[in-house]
Amino acid sequence: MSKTFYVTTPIYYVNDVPHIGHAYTTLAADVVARYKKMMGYDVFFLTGTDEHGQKVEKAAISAGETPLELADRVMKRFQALWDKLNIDYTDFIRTTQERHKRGVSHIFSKLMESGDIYLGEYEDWYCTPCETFWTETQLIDGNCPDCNRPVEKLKEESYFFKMSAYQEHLLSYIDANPEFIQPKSKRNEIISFVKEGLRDLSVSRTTFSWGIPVPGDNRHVIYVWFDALTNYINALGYPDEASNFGKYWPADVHLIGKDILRFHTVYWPTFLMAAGLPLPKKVFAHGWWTVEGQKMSKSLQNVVEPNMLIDKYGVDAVRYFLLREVPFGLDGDFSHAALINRINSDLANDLGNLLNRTTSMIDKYFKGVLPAPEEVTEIDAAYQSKSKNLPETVASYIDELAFSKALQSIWDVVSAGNKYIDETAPWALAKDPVAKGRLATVMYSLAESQRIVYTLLSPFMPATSEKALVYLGYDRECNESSCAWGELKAGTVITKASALFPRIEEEKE
Ligand code: ME8
Repeated sequence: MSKTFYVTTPIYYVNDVPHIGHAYTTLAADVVARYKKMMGYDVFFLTGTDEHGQKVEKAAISAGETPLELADRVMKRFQALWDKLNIDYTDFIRTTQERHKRGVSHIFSKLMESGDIYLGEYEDWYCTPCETFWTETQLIDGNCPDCNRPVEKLKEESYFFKMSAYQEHLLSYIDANPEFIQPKSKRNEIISFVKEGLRDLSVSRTTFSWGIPVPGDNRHVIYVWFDALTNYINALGYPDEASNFGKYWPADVHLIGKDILRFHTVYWPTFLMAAGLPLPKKVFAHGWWTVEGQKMSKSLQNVVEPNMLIDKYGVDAVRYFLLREVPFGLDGDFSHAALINRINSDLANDLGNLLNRTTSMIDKYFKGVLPAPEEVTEIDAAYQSKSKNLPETVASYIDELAFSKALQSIWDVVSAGNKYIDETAPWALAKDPVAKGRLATVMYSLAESQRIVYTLLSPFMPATSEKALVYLGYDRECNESSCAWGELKAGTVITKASALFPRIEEEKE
């Protein structure tokens, strides 16, 4: 049986249009999915849209549409952006699809039958934008502690999930699985939260109707987070064990933003425990993007639109920047200056230049045919061994979801390549007939090192890597064996590369 890997993104609300924050999570998932695929895993990569709830209903009313019309329109914008960002997802789930509704109803009924969901009455403060109830003491100056907006007092009959019953079980699971909640600082935050005590959770609403009805009680719709979280199993075919659900669940990693960590590490695991289902292996919460130092918001009109960035700078430059600029897990700030700086220095100067220098020298000195390496001196051996070690380094960083470190380690080898050219001075070797063997070794080492570099870069920058690998005469799909030194054979035709990333003139921007 092949090894499987299941990675998910949050399903995004359709009351907002996609921005770089959404693109960030989806891109991270795409890189992991592509990398694991390359390494021979049978990968399932899920994304989608969250289409129920009061927030979506309200947005639809103010747009003069039905909620489904709104969802149809906005989900297409998400899909179009994912195409443009070169996101290779396996499946896209919409919570209005039958397969999802069927799964939600099934698990809800199951928990009603086991007594984990019961009918009660609720009176508390509700924040509509966050779709969350708060107790009096949790409010800050009478407002929502998360978003600071006004809350309203709601009293309603409600179904409750016995979350309190799972407090100890959850704590011992977190304790026994140090990898479950990442990064570590977030893990500690959740442990303290759970230790303060879990209350039963209201999992139905009667004040609006845009949602999935509670089985056997049409007056209630199921709470949007109960509905949304189960997308991760419904997309696989839950409750049918013979479907992808049996094959891919539990998820290897749920990638999310830090804003929704509690839902994924307290609510979701306790729902699963009650249903007797295995828990996801890892939930990783990344940080928050601000823009030029400010919170991104519609009212500040500073929302960074990924379509515009891609049109202006190219898809791979944007992909590279988002994952290189900020360590995954920390907050980051987006600025055009930082993006242009990365393009000019990392992509045009370091990466692109090295390929241009190498391919034009092979063109000039060996008529575009890759020579076999000959004598290997200390300097060649050092550069080669750096390149040979790279696949393992990248593998361990990607396993930690340390994307910026993975890219940094790739750039260490790129910089070593540029330095290697400066130190071996091929133009001088070319003038000396007895140095032909040395020159062959230098050219071979440069080409082969970059072939490994672009193989490892292909999950991050698929289009650029494909182009570069064609210049290097490696026109095939990469797999695990592509990472081995010596794959590129002498006699391969190498093509002089044109600039992969033209420099951007900052003044004009
Ligand atoms: O919360 N920086 O959907 P959502 C980084 N439907 N990431 C950001 C970001 C920013 N400024 N803004 C948004 C929901 N994100 C629920 C999820 S899952 C079962 C249900 C990303 O549309 C980040 O991944 O509000 C965050 O978690 C997600 O968008 C929230 O998307």
